[in-house]
Amino acid sequence: MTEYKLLFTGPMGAGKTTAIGAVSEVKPVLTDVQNTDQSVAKERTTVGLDFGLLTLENGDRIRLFGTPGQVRFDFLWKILSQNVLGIVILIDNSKPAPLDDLRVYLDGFAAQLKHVPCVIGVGRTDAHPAPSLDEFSNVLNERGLVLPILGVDVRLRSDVVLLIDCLLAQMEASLFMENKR
Ligand SMILES: Nc1nc2c(ncn2[C@@H]2O[C@H](COP(=O)(O)OP(=O)(O)O)[C@@H](O)[C@H]2O)c(=O)[nH]1
Ligand SMILES: [Mg+2]
Repeated sequence: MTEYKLLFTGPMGAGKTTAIGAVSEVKPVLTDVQNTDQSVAKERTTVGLDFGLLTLENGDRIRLFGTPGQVRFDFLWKILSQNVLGIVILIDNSKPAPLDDLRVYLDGFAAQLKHVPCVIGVGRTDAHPAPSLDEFSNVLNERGLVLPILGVDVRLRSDVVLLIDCLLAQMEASLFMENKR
């Protein structure tokens, strides 16, 4: 049995807590408190971290961690990134500047992205089709990154599983490349 540690990150309200809750087989450990940030219409917010657990069909276990969204907690991002095998960046397309939001997390996790698989999940694309996934792709190009970008609704378990599958596929591909060397 292998254990993987995956990290969900992204701005406040993007759906990290929802995503982990959608797939976790244990009641997610949440550290949400009353939100006092007036700029975001959200009753509760995560100050510490979310934690969930998921067992795959082959018995492998995935430990899921969610980072606090606010940039003022970015010291926690480094701590949570230790030994992480994959990163999901969630973006809310209904926010004023979703492309800049992506830039914040690509820069915040730049060191990890050099060697850790990553996937971008963009939420609320149905009601907010702009910016397009191509525009997100251009942001990756600016940084010389090639990563999967998916339109997702993290309230749906199947969409969250798809994000995780993308990471597992990248991990398997990089192991395959290492074995060939
Ligand atoms: N309408 C709609 N709501 C969504 C979608 N994705 C997430 N949400 C909602 O957005 C909120 C996200 O909150 P939360 O998971 O606490 O975000 P966090 O701050 O990243 O942990 C929840 O109320 C979700 O139900 C979506 O695609 N469409
Ligand atoms: Mg949260």
